[in-house]
Amino acid sequence: MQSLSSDAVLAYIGLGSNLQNPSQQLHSARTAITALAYVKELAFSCLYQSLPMGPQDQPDYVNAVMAVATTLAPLELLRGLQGIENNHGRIRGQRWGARTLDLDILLYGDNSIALPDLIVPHSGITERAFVLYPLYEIAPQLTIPNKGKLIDLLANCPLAGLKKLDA
Ligand code: ROI
Repeated sequence: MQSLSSDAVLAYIGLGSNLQNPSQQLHSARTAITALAYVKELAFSCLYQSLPMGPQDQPDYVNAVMAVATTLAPLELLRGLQGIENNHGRIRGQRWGARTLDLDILLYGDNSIALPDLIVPHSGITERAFVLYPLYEIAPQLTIPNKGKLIDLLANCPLAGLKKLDA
């Protein structure tokens, strides 16, 4: 991984989609995230197919995790990601319903953030194989603030049908 500039933070972003060619949505989101000012891509996991968590009457998801170096503040990064979701036709409907694109700030350095719009580390992170496995692929040594070592979290998180897709 490249070194960070001195004031940049290493952040991890979770990407998910289960509508309108999910793999393509993730590729396009990656390009858009990389094009954000003050955001530099450091790593991008493989794509993973996963069964829906939550309501089962929706298509399977494609998920991935991206590491970025950023000098944006957490809420600035969040607004940038929400703009990209909106540009990908994200409609905020049913909670835990199908979506064209979901971008979550999983980690922002080793900060714990609890704001009305943003909880970091992401609240569901420890139960979500579709987050933990791609994260492990790009950051096997990671410790998640207040939750422990990623490798220990993985050991307690069943695969739940997660499959790595061919590149
Ligand atoms: N399920 C999977 N497998 N992947 C997701 O990205 C995802 N995102 C969600 C909910 C609806 C909780 N289920 C998911 O927001």
